[in-house]
Amino acid sequence: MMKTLRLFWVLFVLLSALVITMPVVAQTGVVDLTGETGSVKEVEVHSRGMAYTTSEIRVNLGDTVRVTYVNGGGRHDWVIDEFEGARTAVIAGGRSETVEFTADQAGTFEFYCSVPGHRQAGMYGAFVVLD
Ligand SMILES: [Cu+2]
Repeated sequence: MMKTLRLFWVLFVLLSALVITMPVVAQTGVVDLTGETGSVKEVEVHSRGMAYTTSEIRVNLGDTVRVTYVNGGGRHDWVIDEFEGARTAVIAGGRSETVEFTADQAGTFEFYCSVPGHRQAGMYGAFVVLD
């Protein structure tokens, strides 16, 4: 009995260490993709409560942008009005959806949640396209 408990304890400690050392998947704060050379600029945007953990995304004019929105809880979406295809469905917590679009105009735009009241509550961020 004690041996089994000790084994569980050792496994627990090992698994905890593994989780702690795993790389952070969510890209938080300002995500600057302008220096990346790949043909598709990828970003994973998470939300926690009524806020996205990414505050700003920067890309270059003409970039193909692939955004995966990971919903941390509640019913939300991820939308930019000015770009064709930059809109996920409203998804439930724990779900994710990927959209791809072309950043075909320069400027500063806003990504936001289109569920009524959420944008006003702070669920938005900046999408910057540099020329
Ligand atoms: Cu929302």
